[in-house]
Amino acid sequence: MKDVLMNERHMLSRRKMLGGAGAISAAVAAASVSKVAMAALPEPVIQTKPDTMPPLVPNTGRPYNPVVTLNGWTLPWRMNNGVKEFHLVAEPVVREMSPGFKAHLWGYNGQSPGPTIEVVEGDRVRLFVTNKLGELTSIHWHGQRLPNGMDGVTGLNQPGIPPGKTYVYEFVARRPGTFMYHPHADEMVQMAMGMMGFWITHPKGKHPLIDEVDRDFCFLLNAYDIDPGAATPKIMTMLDFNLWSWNSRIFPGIDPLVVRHMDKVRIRVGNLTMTNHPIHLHGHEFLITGTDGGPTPKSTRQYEVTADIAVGQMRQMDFLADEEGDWAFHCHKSHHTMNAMGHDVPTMIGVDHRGVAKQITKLIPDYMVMGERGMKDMTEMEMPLPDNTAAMMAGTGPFGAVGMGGMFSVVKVRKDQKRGDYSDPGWYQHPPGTVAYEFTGALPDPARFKADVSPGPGSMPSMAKPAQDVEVKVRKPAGGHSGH
Ligand SMILES: [Cu+2]
Repeated sequence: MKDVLMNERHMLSRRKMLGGAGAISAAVAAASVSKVAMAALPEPVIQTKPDTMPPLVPNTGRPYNPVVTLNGWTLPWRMNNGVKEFHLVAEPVVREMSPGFKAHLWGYNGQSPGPTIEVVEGDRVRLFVTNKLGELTSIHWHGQRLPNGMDGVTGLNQPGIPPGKTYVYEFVARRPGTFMYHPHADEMVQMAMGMMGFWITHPKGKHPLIDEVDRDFCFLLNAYDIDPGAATPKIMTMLDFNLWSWNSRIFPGIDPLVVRHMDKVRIRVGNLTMTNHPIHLHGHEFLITGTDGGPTPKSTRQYEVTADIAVGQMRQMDFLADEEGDWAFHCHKSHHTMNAMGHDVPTMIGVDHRGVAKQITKLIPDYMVMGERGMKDMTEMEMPLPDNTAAMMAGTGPFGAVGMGGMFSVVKVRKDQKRGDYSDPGWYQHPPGTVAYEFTGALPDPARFKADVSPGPGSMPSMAKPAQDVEVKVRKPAGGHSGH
């Protein structure tokens, strides 16, 4: 392709030099020829904004109910003789992870994660993958049934796609379900840099195990280690990440999941981090109706409020949004609802350091200490963060600082939300008398159990009691809290 264009340009410039009216018509002819040649490859669509885009209603092919990708978008396709053609471009991107905090990542078509691919069971799909990175890449279509040579493992199923080259993958989307795509070439680096995307194969027609829903959301769990003030992830980090994200966004940068009261809602989540994430929904119970293995048999379904999503797994949660309100939806690992600098600080609960900490942290941000009454103080503390650093815990709700970061968002259930309207309705207006309130009466003295002089309970009596009772006083050493 490049050679053809080069030759044309060369010919055009030669004709220009020769001059004459004939040169112009020849140039027009050459241009239209090159357009026909270009038509072999669908125009790549690039997204520059990290906003949640409205669902992409299909205008060709079998109809389906499209998904909404949280802080993401669906890639448009071109129909070519009954084949759905997509063009993915692997490239360096700048991703705004939260307002004012931009990360230099790798992704597809302008964003990390890449765009969601949506097709219908039985569709023949052709994917052009252009490599604009400086090293080999490939794409593995996680969870798909496909010919072995389309599975995307570099060296095993195909040669890596060299920089500047475009490879074509083609297969039939045989199985409906929730899938993802990611490189299988230098994957430790490429996934740590943000290369991944969602894939949804909708069922053709009614499916006995796949209910139709009113709202269908999807996002990937990912994690980065970006030093305060820096913009590029440290790709050698194995467990100690400081940014826990949904679709490369961190709270308060993650959009709410807006639904209409009594909507049937589906949320699809895939995990491409290095650890598991128990994803927890408040106020409702859900059923796991699908995994990357497809729809789950009905006999295996049980109501849950937390779904633990292991590395490389996908889960599809269905629930009826029958409780109005602003319901928290988050990872239940408390360190994962924190942003950079939330880790590796000494525990100072019970130590009075008023005044001192503020002075030290002005000079050395790393010396930030946990407040003596807990860490919530820090959401209101004067913190001299380096430029381009996400606040550790942020977000202001109707009742004050939320004190969260990372993998946290809100499911907003509203009676007056219109069908198909995903715009943020603002904060929930609580009916009078339905908000926790302060008790203002007299406080009685606490009733304690009678002092007991015998040793505490245990499975066996100890051989010898310590000469003196000791209260344990330890401070967790700084440096490393791997294994979460
Ligand atoms: Cu988590």
